[in-house]
Amino acid sequence: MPTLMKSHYIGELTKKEKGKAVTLCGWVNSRRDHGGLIFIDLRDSTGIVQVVFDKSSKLKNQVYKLASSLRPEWVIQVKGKIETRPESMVNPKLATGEIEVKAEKLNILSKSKTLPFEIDKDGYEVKEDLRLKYRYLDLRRKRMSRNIKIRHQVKNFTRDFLAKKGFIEIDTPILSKSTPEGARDFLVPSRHHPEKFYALPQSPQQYKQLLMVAGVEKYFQFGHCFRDEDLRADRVLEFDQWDIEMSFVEQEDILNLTEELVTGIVEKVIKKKIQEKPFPRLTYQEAMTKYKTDDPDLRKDKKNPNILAFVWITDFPMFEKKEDGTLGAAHHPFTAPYDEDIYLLDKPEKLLEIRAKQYDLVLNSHEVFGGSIRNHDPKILVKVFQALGYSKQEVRKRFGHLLSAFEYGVPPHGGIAGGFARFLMASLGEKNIREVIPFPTTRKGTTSVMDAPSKVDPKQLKELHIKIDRGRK
Ligand code: AMO
Repeated sequence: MPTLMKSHYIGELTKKEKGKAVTLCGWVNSRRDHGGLIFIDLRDSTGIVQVVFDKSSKLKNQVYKLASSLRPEWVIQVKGKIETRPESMVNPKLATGEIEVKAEKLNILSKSKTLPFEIDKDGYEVKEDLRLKYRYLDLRRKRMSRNIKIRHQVKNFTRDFLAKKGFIEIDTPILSKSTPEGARDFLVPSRHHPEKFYALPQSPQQYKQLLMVAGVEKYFQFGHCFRDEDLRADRVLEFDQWDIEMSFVEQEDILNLTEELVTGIVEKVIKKKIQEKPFPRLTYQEAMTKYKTDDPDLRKDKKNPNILAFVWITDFPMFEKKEDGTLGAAHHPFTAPYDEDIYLLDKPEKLLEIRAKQYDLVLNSHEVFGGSIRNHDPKILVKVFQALGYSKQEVRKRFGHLLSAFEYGVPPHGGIAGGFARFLMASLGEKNIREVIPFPTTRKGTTSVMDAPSKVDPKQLKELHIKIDRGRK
């Protein structure tokens, strides 16, 4: 679709436009001066095309002079005619390689300083901190702009797929109360309620369960999650999840739905092959015995980047020992224990033997999805919280809202969430999760481009009733 400044996007140009007058806008990707002939590779969000300024043609001298002043990354508007290139000059590497634009007019829209790094390579050779400081330039490189487009295509595919199956997309709040997913919370102080804090959601877990009580039955969203945890190559502080929840389901329903969605994304959008379909399954015990990990890498040939090996891991233990020796939920406390293991909740020494209706999807050694059938019985839920060391009062204070909701006709329900960026990283063969996030936090947890966290005005702190303790260690 044209705009008032451009008649075509470069990606729309083909031999069919031969002889047509076009107005294009974009960035100077490169300039070659052959004395009397200046070649500009013009780039926009859809592609690259060659533009020729020919001194010997009717081109005004002043336009030619302006063209010789052009430098990489300047933003220009060019008017000209589409011509087909002679056979010997066709560039098979370019989608528009059979044509070129014979320039007639040139308008410089803005100039550019020399970039802090080259953007015509894949970028792995540049220091990550520098790339993130100038992320808006880093995103101009082909690999990164492709990664961003694939994100969009995967989201579109998901929306279409789930909407056709009757799911509705619902946003849940970001200013919220702590939901235990095993990480530390990010807290937001309240100006209106001194000494009180919101927590940013570690996941939309409790809201999606409340939506089941609300009668939604099939929910999804791209949930925004915040977890203050130690960073790794496949972990960030802020990330998106495919978040799904359904009522009146059993484990098999969720696994089948997820498998169909993931297969569609891999085969239709990412265009790679899946090593084994249906996805193989292992119980947690089998995975630990055979591979000594619950994230096994089942690829037969680890060198082949176009084959993806998925595996479901099921039957996790309900509880696990944390580093400090206390008991934690292996997934989260809302997970249902196996019916035949529920009686063990009353036997403190047997808690680690309880199996949970929990499942993870692993891709080439990365846990990409995780979910469970939920415990919708308030009495058993309280027992789980107590096993985790919460007193009765704490349970009421922290989770009273959910327990109350479950007293008003709660359907049996279950769901799953997938790490959007982690999945893209693993399926595109990127080594670092930041390669598929437009503006990720850095390895040190600071934001790209805008230097956060940063100090704030003392006036803001006062409004929030906060005093900084400078005596900290
Ligand atoms: P879980 O905590 O397993 O489950 O998270 C689901 C998926 O999210 C991804 N993920 C992350 N990605 C990037 N950076 C992180 N720090 C990070 N942490 C997790 C992983 C993981 O598989 N509420 C439950 C889901 C449910 O039970 O429905 C949950 O959030 O790919």
